Amino acid sequence: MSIEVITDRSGLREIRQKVEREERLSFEDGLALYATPEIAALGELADFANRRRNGLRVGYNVNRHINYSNLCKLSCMFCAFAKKRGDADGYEFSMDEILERSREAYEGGADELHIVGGLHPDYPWEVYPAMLRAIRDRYPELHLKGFTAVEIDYFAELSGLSHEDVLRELVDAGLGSMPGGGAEILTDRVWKKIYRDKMGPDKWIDVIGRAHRVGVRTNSTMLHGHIERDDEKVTHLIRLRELQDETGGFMTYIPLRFHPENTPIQRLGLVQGVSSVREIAVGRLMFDNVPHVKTYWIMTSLEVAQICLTMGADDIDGTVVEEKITHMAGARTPEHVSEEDLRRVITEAGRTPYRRDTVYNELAYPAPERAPRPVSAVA
Ligand code: V47
Repeated sequence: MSIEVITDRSGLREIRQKVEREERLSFEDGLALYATPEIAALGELADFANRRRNGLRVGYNVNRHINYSNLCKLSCMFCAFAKKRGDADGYEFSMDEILERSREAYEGGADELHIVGGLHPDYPWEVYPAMLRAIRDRYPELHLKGFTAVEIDYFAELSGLSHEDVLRELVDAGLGSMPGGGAEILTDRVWKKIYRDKMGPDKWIDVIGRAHRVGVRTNSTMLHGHIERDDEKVTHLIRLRELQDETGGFMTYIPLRFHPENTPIQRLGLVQGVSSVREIAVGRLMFDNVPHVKTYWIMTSLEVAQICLTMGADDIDGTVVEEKITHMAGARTPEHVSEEDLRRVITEAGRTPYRRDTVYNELAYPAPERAPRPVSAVA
Protein backbone atom coordinates (compact mmCIF):
# COMPACT_ATOMS: atom_id res chain seq x y z
CA MET A 1 0.00 0.00 0.00
CA SER A 2 1.36 3.47 -0.87
CA ILE A 3 1.20 6.56 1.28
CA GLU A 4 -1.27 7.95 -1.27
CA VAL A 5 -3.65 5.08 -0.52
CA ILE A 6 -3.45 5.86 3.18
CA THR A 7 -4.19 9.52 2.50
CA ASP A 8 -7.21 8.54 0.39
CA ARG A 9 -8.42 6.04 2.96
CA SER A 10 -8.12 8.70 5.65
CA GLY A 11 -10.71 10.90 3.92
CA LEU A 12 -8.67 13.86 5.13
CA ARG A 13 -7.31 15.28 1.86
CA GLU A 14 -9.67 18.26 1.72
CA ILE A 15 -9.59 18.80 5.46
CA ARG A 16 -5.79 18.90 5.28
CA GLN A 17 -6.01 21.69 2.72
CA LYS A 18 -8.43 23.62 4.90
CA VAL A 19 -6.16 23.22 7.92
CA GLU A 20 -3.18 24.42 5.89
CA ARG A 21 -5.17 27.49 4.80
CA GLU A 22 -6.35 28.05 8.41
CA GLU A 23 -9.95 27.68 7.30
CA ARG A 24 -12.56 26.75 9.86
CA LEU A 25 -13.72 23.13 9.77
CA SER A 26 -17.44 22.38 9.31
CA PHE A 27 -19.77 20.00 11.12
CA GLU A 28 -19.27 17.48 8.27
CA ASP A 29 -15.50 17.82 8.59
CA GLY A 30 -15.88 16.98 12.27
CA LEU A 31 -17.79 13.80 11.38
CA ALA A 32 -15.02 12.84 8.94
CA LEU A 33 -12.38 13.33 11.64
CA TYR A 34 -14.30 10.96 13.92
CA ALA A 35 -14.81 8.45 11.09
CA THR A 36 -11.28 8.17 9.75
CA PRO A 37 -9.50 4.90 10.51
CA GLU A 38 -6.14 6.60 9.87
CA ILE A 39 -5.29 7.72 13.36
CA ALA A 40 -1.67 8.60 12.50
CA ALA A 41 -2.78 10.86 9.61
CA LEU A 42 -5.32 12.52 11.93
CA GLY A 43 -2.70 12.96 14.63
CA GLU A 44 -0.20 14.45 12.20
CA LEU A 45 -2.74 17.06 11.11
CA ALA A 46 -3.58 17.97 14.70
CA ASP A 47 0.13 18.11 15.54
CA PHE A 48 0.61 20.54 12.67
CA ALA A 49 -2.26 22.74 13.96
CA ASN A 50 -0.90 22.61 17.49
CA ARG A 51 2.68 23.40 16.50
CA ARG A 52 1.57 26.36 14.43
CA ARG A 53 0.06 27.78 17.61
CA ASN A 54 2.26 26.49 20.43
CA GLY A 55 5.49 25.30 18.82
CA LEU A 56 7.10 22.40 20.64
CA ARG A 57 6.34 23.75 24.12
CA VAL A 58 4.26 21.66 26.51
CA GLY A 59 2.94 23.13 29.75
CA TYR A 60 2.38 21.48 33.10
CA ASN A 61 1.66 22.85 36.52
CA VAL A 62 2.49 21.95 40.08
CA ASN A 63 -0.95 21.68 41.56
CA ARG A 64 -3.12 19.86 44.02
CA HIS A 65 -6.75 18.85 43.67
CA ILE A 66 -9.07 19.32 46.65
CA ASN A 67 -12.44 17.57 46.27
CA TYR A 68 -13.96 19.15 49.38
CA SER A 69 -16.97 16.80 49.64
CA ASN A 70 -18.66 14.15 47.53
CA LEU A 71 -22.10 14.58 49.10
CA CYS A 72 -24.26 15.60 46.17
CA LYS A 73 -27.91 16.31 45.51
CA LEU A 74 -27.58 14.92 42.00
CA SER A 75 -27.47 11.29 40.83
CA CYS A 76 -25.84 11.46 37.41
CA MET A 77 -25.46 8.05 35.81
CA PHE A 78 -21.83 8.55 34.76
CA CYS A 79 -20.67 9.50 38.25
CA ALA A 80 -19.22 7.21 40.94
CA PHE A 81 -18.05 10.11 43.10
CA ALA A 82 -21.42 11.47 44.30
CA LYS A 83 -22.78 9.98 47.54
CA LYS A 84 -25.73 10.61 49.80
CA ARG A 85 -25.47 11.33 53.50
CA GLY A 86 -25.22 8.01 55.34
CA ASP A 87 -23.43 6.24 52.47
CA ALA A 88 -20.30 4.49 53.75
CA ASP A 89 -17.97 6.33 51.36
CA GLY A 90 -19.58 9.77 51.59
CA TYR A 91 -17.22 12.39 53.05
CA GLU A 92 -16.78 16.08 53.70
CA PHE A 93 -13.51 17.78 54.56
CA SER A 94 -13.63 20.15 57.51
CA MET A 95 -12.15 23.61 57.02
CA ASP A 96 -9.10 22.39 58.98
CA GLU A 97 -8.66 19.47 56.60
CA ILE A 98 -8.92 21.81 53.62
CA LEU A 99 -6.36 24.16 55.17
CA GLU A 100 -4.04 21.27 55.98
CA ARG A 101 -4.12 20.18 52.33
CA SER A 102 -3.53 23.79 51.28
CA ARG A 103 -0.53 24.01 53.61
CA GLU A 104 0.93 20.81 52.21
CA ALA A 105 0.40 22.12 48.70
CA TYR A 106 2.05 25.46 49.53
CA GLU A 107 5.02 23.87 51.26
CA GLY A 108 5.34 21.32 48.48
CA GLY A 109 5.79 24.18 46.01
CA ALA A 110 2.35 24.11 44.33
CA ASP A 111 1.12 27.09 42.35
CA GLU A 112 -2.52 26.05 42.05
CA LEU A 113 -5.34 24.43 43.99
CA HIS A 114 -8.08 22.85 41.89
CA ILE A 115 -11.16 22.88 44.13
CA VAL A 116 -14.43 21.15 43.20
CA GLY A 117 -17.06 19.06 44.96
CA GLY A 118 -20.59 17.70 44.79
CA LEU A 119 -23.70 19.87 45.18
CA HIS A 120 -23.69 19.58 48.95
CA PRO A 121 -27.18 19.09 50.39
CA ASP A 122 -26.81 21.32 53.47
CA TYR A 123 -23.94 23.79 53.22
CA PRO A 124 -25.16 27.37 53.09
CA TRP A 125 -23.76 29.42 50.23
CA GLU A 126 -21.51 31.40 52.60
CA VAL A 127 -19.32 28.31 53.13
CA TYR A 128 -17.82 28.63 49.66
CA PRO A 129 -16.46 32.19 49.73
CA ALA A 130 -15.37 31.51 53.33
CA MET A 131 -13.40 28.46 52.13
CA LEU A 132 -11.60 30.46 49.46
CA ARG A 133 -10.95 33.40 51.77
CA ALA A 134 -9.45 31.16 54.47
CA ILE A 135 -7.04 29.63 51.94
CA ARG A 136 -6.21 32.90 50.20
CA ASP A 137 -5.48 34.74 53.46
CA ARG A 138 -2.93 32.10 54.44
CA TYR A 139 -1.50 31.19 51.05
CA PRO A 140 -1.95 34.10 48.64
CA GLU A 141 0.67 32.52 46.32
CA LEU A 142 -1.75 29.72 45.39
CA HIS A 143 -4.01 30.34 42.40
CA LEU A 144 -7.48 29.08 43.32
CA LYS A 145 -9.11 27.40 40.33
CA GLY A 146 -12.46 26.39 41.66
CA PHE A 147 -16.05 25.37 41.05
CA THR A 148 -17.64 24.22 37.81
CA ALA A 149 -20.55 25.99 36.13
CA VAL A 150 -22.81 23.43 37.84
CA GLU A 151 -21.64 24.55 41.28
CA ILE A 152 -21.91 28.24 40.35
CA ASP A 153 -25.50 27.69 39.24
CA TYR A 154 -26.23 25.89 42.52
CA PHE A 155 -24.67 28.72 44.54
CA ALA A 156 -26.94 31.20 42.70
CA GLU A 157 -29.95 29.09 43.67
CA LEU A 158 -28.78 28.78 47.30
CA SER A 159 -27.95 32.46 47.74
CA GLY A 160 -30.68 34.09 45.67
CA LEU A 161 -27.91 36.11 43.99
CA SER A 162 -27.41 36.45 40.26
CA HIS A 163 -24.71 34.26 38.71
CA GLU A 164 -22.65 37.38 38.16
CA ASP A 165 -22.87 38.40 41.82
CA VAL A 166 -21.96 34.88 42.96
CA LEU A 167 -18.91 35.02 40.70
CA ARG A 168 -17.94 38.50 41.88
CA GLU A 169 -18.18 37.43 45.53
CA LEU A 170 -16.04 34.38 44.85
CA VAL A 171 -13.46 36.46 43.01
CA ASP A 172 -13.42 38.87 45.93
CA ALA A 173 -12.73 35.88 48.20
CA GLY A 174 -9.84 34.65 46.07
CA LEU A 175 -11.20 32.76 43.05
CA GLY A 176 -8.68 33.01 40.22
CA SER A 177 -10.33 30.96 37.47
CA MET A 178 -12.72 28.05 36.92
CA PRO A 179 -12.07 24.50 35.76
CA GLY A 180 -13.94 23.11 32.77
CA GLY A 181 -15.95 20.30 34.37
CA GLY A 182 -19.66 19.63 34.22
CA ALA A 183 -20.09 20.12 30.47
CA GLU A 184 -20.33 16.36 29.79
CA ILE A 185 -21.93 16.28 26.29
CA LEU A 186 -23.71 19.48 25.36
CA THR A 187 -26.77 17.97 23.66
CA ASP A 188 -30.29 17.44 24.97
CA ARG A 189 -30.45 13.73 24.09
CA VAL A 190 -27.45 12.70 26.20
CA TRP A 191 -28.38 15.08 28.98
CA LYS A 192 -31.92 13.60 29.23
CA LYS A 193 -30.58 10.06 29.25
CA ILE A 194 -27.78 10.21 31.79
CA TYR A 195 -27.77 13.45 33.82
CA ARG A 196 -31.18 14.97 33.58
CA ASP A 197 -31.28 16.39 37.16
CA LYS A 198 -28.20 18.44 36.38
CA MET A 199 -28.22 21.78 34.61
CA GLY A 200 -28.90 21.34 30.88
CA PRO A 201 -26.47 22.10 28.05
CA ASP A 202 -27.87 25.59 27.30
CA LYS A 203 -27.52 26.53 30.95
CA TRP A 204 -23.90 25.33 31.10
CA ILE A 205 -23.04 27.50 28.09
CA ASP A 206 -24.98 30.41 29.60
CA VAL A 207 -23.24 30.25 33.00
CA ILE A 208 -19.77 29.90 31.48
CA GLY A 209 -20.53 32.86 29.20
CA ARG A 210 -21.47 34.91 32.25
CA ALA A 211 -18.22 33.91 33.97
CA HIS A 212 -16.20 34.99 30.95
CA ARG A 213 -18.06 38.30 30.77
CA VAL A 214 -17.31 39.14 34.41
CA GLY A 215 -13.64 38.38 33.69
CA VAL A 216 -13.32 34.84 35.07
CA ARG A 217 -11.41 32.67 32.62
CA THR A 218 -12.34 28.99 32.47
CA ASN A 219 -11.36 25.72 30.94
CA SER A 220 -13.69 23.47 28.94
CA THR A 221 -14.17 19.71 28.90
CA MET A 222 -16.07 16.96 27.13
CA LEU A 223 -16.86 13.62 28.77
CA HIS A 224 -16.46 10.96 26.06
CA GLY A 225 -16.70 7.19 25.84
CA HIS A 226 -20.25 6.46 27.08
CA ILE A 227 -23.51 6.72 25.10
CA GLU A 228 -22.63 9.75 23.01
CA ARG A 229 -22.58 9.66 19.20
CA ASP A 230 -19.97 11.27 16.98
CA ASP A 231 -22.40 13.93 15.73
CA GLU A 232 -23.07 14.91 19.35
CA LYS A 233 -19.37 15.35 20.04
CA VAL A 234 -19.05 17.55 16.96
CA THR A 235 -22.03 19.61 18.14
CA HIS A 236 -20.37 19.91 21.55
CA LEU A 237 -17.10 21.18 20.07
CA ILE A 238 -18.89 23.65 17.82
CA ARG A 239 -20.87 25.03 20.76
CA LEU A 240 -17.63 25.61 22.68
CA ARG A 241 -16.06 27.21 19.61
CA GLU A 242 -19.02 29.55 19.14
CA LEU A 243 -18.92 30.69 22.75
CA GLN A 244 -15.18 31.26 22.43
CA ASP A 245 -15.80 33.44 19.34
CA GLU A 246 -18.05 35.56 21.51
CA THR A 247 -16.10 35.78 24.77
CA GLY A 248 -12.53 34.51 24.28
CA GLY A 249 -12.69 33.26 27.87
CA PHE A 250 -11.65 29.63 27.42
CA MET A 251 -7.99 28.82 28.09
CA THR A 252 -7.97 25.08 27.49
CA TYR A 253 -10.00 22.20 26.13
CA ILE A 254 -9.76 18.84 27.95
CA PRO A 255 -11.41 15.65 26.73
CA LEU A 256 -12.27 13.46 29.74
CA ARG A 257 -12.31 9.69 29.30
CA PHE A 258 -15.38 8.18 30.94
CA HIS A 259 -14.51 5.72 33.72
CA PRO A 260 -17.40 3.30 34.21
CA GLU A 261 -16.66 1.32 37.40
CA ASN A 262 -19.18 1.77 40.22
CA THR A 263 -21.54 3.77 38.02
CA PRO A 264 -25.03 2.66 36.92
CA ILE A 265 -23.72 2.48 33.32
CA GLN A 266 -20.72 0.31 34.18
CA ARG A 267 -21.71 -2.20 31.44
CA LEU A 268 -20.54 0.29 28.80
CA GLY A 269 -16.89 -0.48 29.58
CA LEU A 270 -13.82 1.71 29.18
CA VAL A 271 -12.64 3.15 25.86
CA GLN A 272 -8.92 2.70 25.20
CA GLY A 273 -5.90 4.67 24.03
CA VAL A 274 -6.82 5.38 20.43
CA SER A 275 -10.06 7.03 21.60
CA SER A 276 -8.08 9.35 23.89
CA VAL A 277 -5.71 10.24 21.04
CA ARG A 278 -8.57 10.81 18.61
CA GLU A 279 -10.38 13.15 21.05
CA ILE A 280 -7.24 15.23 21.47
CA ALA A 281 -6.69 15.46 17.71
CA VAL A 282 -10.32 16.21 16.82
CA GLY A 283 -10.53 18.74 19.65
CA ARG A 284 -7.42 20.56 18.42
CA LEU A 285 -8.70 20.69 14.85
CA MET A 286 -12.35 21.60 15.47
CA PHE A 287 -11.96 23.91 18.48
CA ASP A 288 -9.57 26.09 16.50
CA ASN A 289 -9.87 29.19 18.69
CA VAL A 290 -8.93 27.65 22.05
CA PRO A 291 -5.28 28.36 22.88
CA HIS A 292 -4.47 25.06 24.60
CA VAL A 293 -5.51 21.40 24.51
CA LYS A 294 -4.79 19.34 27.59
CA THR A 295 -4.33 15.60 27.94
CA TYR A 296 -5.38 14.81 31.49
CA TRP A 297 -2.97 12.00 32.39
CA ILE A 298 -5.05 10.92 35.41
CA MET A 299 -7.73 9.74 32.99
CA THR A 300 -5.59 8.62 30.03
CA SER A 301 -2.47 7.22 31.78
CA LEU A 302 0.93 8.88 31.42
CA GLU A 303 1.79 6.54 28.55
CA VAL A 304 -1.18 7.57 26.41
CA ALA A 305 -0.85 11.22 27.50
CA GLN A 306 2.69 11.17 26.14
CA ILE A 307 1.44 10.04 22.73
CA CYS A 308 -1.27 12.71 22.82
CA LEU A 309 1.53 15.30 23.13
CA THR A 310 2.64 14.33 19.63
CA MET A 311 -0.91 14.47 18.21
CA GLY A 312 -2.39 17.83 19.16
CA ALA A 313 -2.00 18.39 22.92
CA ASP A 314 0.30 21.04 24.38
CA ASP A 315 -0.54 20.53 28.05
CA ILE A 316 -0.49 17.59 30.46
CA ASP A 317 -2.19 19.02 33.59
CA GLY A 318 -0.17 18.75 36.79
CA THR A 319 1.08 16.84 39.77
CA VAL A 320 -2.49 16.47 41.21
CA VAL A 321 -1.53 14.57 44.48
CA GLU A 322 -5.04 13.41 45.46
CA GLU A 323 -7.89 12.69 43.05
CA LYS A 324 -11.24 11.15 43.86
CA ILE A 325 -13.65 11.62 40.92
CA THR A 326 -11.90 9.22 38.54
CA HIS A 327 -10.42 6.92 41.16
CA MET A 328 -13.82 6.19 42.69
CA ALA A 329 -14.80 5.19 39.13
CA GLY A 330 -12.02 2.64 38.81
CA ALA A 331 -9.00 4.59 37.53
CA ARG A 332 -5.77 2.61 37.92
CA THR A 333 -3.46 5.57 37.39
CA PRO A 334 -1.52 6.93 40.38
CA GLU A 335 -2.94 10.06 42.01
CA HIS A 336 0.39 11.83 42.03
CA VAL A 337 3.30 12.30 39.70
CA SER A 338 6.41 14.32 40.48
CA GLU A 339 7.36 17.43 38.56
CA GLU A 340 10.53 15.67 37.38
CA ASP A 341 8.54 12.73 36.02
CA LEU A 342 6.18 15.06 34.13
CA ARG A 343 9.18 16.82 32.57
CA ARG A 344 10.69 13.50 31.59
CA VAL A 345 7.47 12.32 29.95
CA ILE A 346 7.29 15.57 27.97
CA THR A 347 10.97 15.55 26.97
CA GLU A 348 10.79 11.93 25.87
CA ALA A 349 7.97 12.95 23.50
CA GLY A 350 10.38 15.36 21.81
CA ARG A 351 8.81 18.44 23.37
CA THR A 352 10.07 21.21 25.60
CA PRO A 353 8.47 21.27 29.05
CA TYR A 354 7.61 24.54 30.74
CA ARG A 355 6.26 24.98 34.22
CA ARG A 356 3.25 27.27 34.02
CA ASP A 357 0.77 29.00 36.27
CA THR A 358 -2.94 28.34 35.83
CA VAL A 359 -3.36 31.05 33.19
CA TYR A 360 -0.35 29.89 31.14
CA ASN A 361 2.40 32.27 32.19
CA GLU A 362 5.77 30.53 32.24
CA LEU A 363 7.31 30.09 35.71
CA ALA A 364 10.88 29.50 36.76
CA TYR A 365 12.20 25.95 36.87
CA PRO A 366 13.42 24.84 39.29
CA ALA A 367 11.13 26.92 41.46
CA PRO A 368 12.71 28.89 44.31
CA GLU A 369 12.57 27.08 47.69
CA ARG A 370 9.48 27.86 49.74
CA ALA A 371 9.93 28.43 53.45
CA PRO A 372 7.21 27.16 55.79
CA ARG A 373 4.78 30.01 56.45
CA PRO A 374 5.62 31.46 59.90
CA VAL A 375 2.75 30.98 62.34
CA SER A 376 2.58 34.75 62.94
CA ALA A 377 1.66 35.27 59.27
CA VAL A 378 -1.31 32.93 59.50
CA ALA A 379 -4.59 34.77 59.84
O1 V47 B 1 -17.15 17.49 35.99
C1 V47 B 1 -17.44 12.62 36.40
C2 V47 B 1 -16.15 14.22 34.92
C3 V47 B 1 -15.20 16.12 35.72
C4 V47 B 1 -16.63 10.75 35.73
O2 V47 B 1 -10.30 22.36 34.07
C5 V47 B 1 -15.98 11.79 35.06
O3 V47 B 1 -8.16 21.99 34.24
C6 V47 B 1 -14.70 10.28 33.94
O4 V47 B 1 -13.45 18.66 35.02
N1 V47 B 1 -15.32 9.22 34.52
C7 V47 B 1 -14.17 16.62 36.73
N2 V47 B 1 -15.03 11.56 34.18
C8 V47 B 1 -12.78 16.68 36.15
C9 V47 B 1 -12.54 17.98 35.43
C10 V47 B 1 -11.14 18.43 35.21
C11 V47 B 1 -10.08 17.57 35.42
C12 V47 B 1 -8.78 18.04 35.23
C13 V47 B 1 -8.54 19.33 34.85
C14 V47 B 1 -9.60 20.19 34.65
C15 V47 B 1 -9.35 21.62 34.29
C16 V47 B 1 -10.92 19.75 34.81
O5 V47 B 1 -15.01 14.74 35.54
C17 V47 B 1 -16.64 16.22 36.08
C18 V47 B 1 -17.24 15.28 35.06
O6 V47 B 1 -17.37 15.93 33.83
N3 V47 B 1 -16.52 12.92 35.49
N4 V47 B 1 -17.52 11.28 36.56
C19 V47 B 1 -16.27 9.41 35.42
N5 V47 B 1 -16.89 8.37 35.98
